[in-house]
Amino acid sequence: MKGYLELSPAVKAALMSGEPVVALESTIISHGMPYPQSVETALRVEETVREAGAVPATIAVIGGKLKAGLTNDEIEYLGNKGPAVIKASRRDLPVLVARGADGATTVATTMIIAHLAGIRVFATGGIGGVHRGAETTMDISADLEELGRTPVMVVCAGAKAILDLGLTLEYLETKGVPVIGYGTEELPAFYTRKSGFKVDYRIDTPEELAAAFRAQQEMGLGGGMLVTNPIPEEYSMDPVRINAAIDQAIEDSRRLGIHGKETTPYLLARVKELTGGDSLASNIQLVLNNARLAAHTARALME
Ligand code: PSU
Ligand code: MN
Repeated sequence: MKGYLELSPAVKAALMSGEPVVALESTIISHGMPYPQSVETALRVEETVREAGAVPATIAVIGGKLKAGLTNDEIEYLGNKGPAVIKASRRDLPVLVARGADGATTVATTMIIAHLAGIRVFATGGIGGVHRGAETTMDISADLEELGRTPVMVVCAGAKAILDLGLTLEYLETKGVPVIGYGTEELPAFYTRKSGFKVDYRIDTPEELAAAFRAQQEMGLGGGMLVTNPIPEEYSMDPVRINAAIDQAIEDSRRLGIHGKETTPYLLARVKELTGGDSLASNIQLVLNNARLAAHTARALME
């Protein structure tokens, strides 16, 4: 891997000395949030990981290098360029690397690079999944395949109802991915704490999350684990309002013929437009909340 992977000095030192490290993705910076809140949030998330006693490793492809640990300037660069940066999933890595290009990493690609670097815990906002209407479009995020094969724990706030949550859970079951609810029996739906769907298991402590992940890997089962952490009550949104915005966004995307890798970024941006700044404020808070839980779990994994 030498020559492809590049660790920042802080991440390298932490991994060498057995300190806990938490991976963070970069598509959320370029495509998931508007600039400059995207960059402010990315830096706050890193700070939150540090305050919780772990080392943050924000991941991206820069100049064809798979980077774990970015400088503040690199984070600013990705946020400022925004959607002009290539959104890089698994299929994008070969050409981007060969060309020495840049790419913002999705959940799938962040898992790949985290694993190459030796990082086991990753915090984000929401994952990709099975899109509504996937029975005809076949639009299923590569994030789900990656969870099925790459041994990284992903801490998220569930998945947005822009997806078909029931089919997303079916797909994860098929791939053998444990879906854990942190302190809840119910799958959270990103902006809201409830979705009407059950998770596989409820776990209440970082220690038990660490024990389950350790068992999964020591038994040689491989693959990832999905930890869904509900948004704190005080930041959660009114389900009627958010679901109306989501339905409208999906209708607009169909009318405009949005498809492929543009679908998720379009829906995220449109929901944000339709709900004013409220959904962005919730989005920021749930990412911070996930960063904290991921840091505590990364620490528990070291014990
Ligand atoms: N969902 C969100 N915010 C995001 C994403 C998804 O609520 O920023 C991003 C993540 O990077 C995720 C990607 O991995 O979108 C999934 O894109 P797709 O559905 O095209 O696989
Ligand atoms: Mn897709």
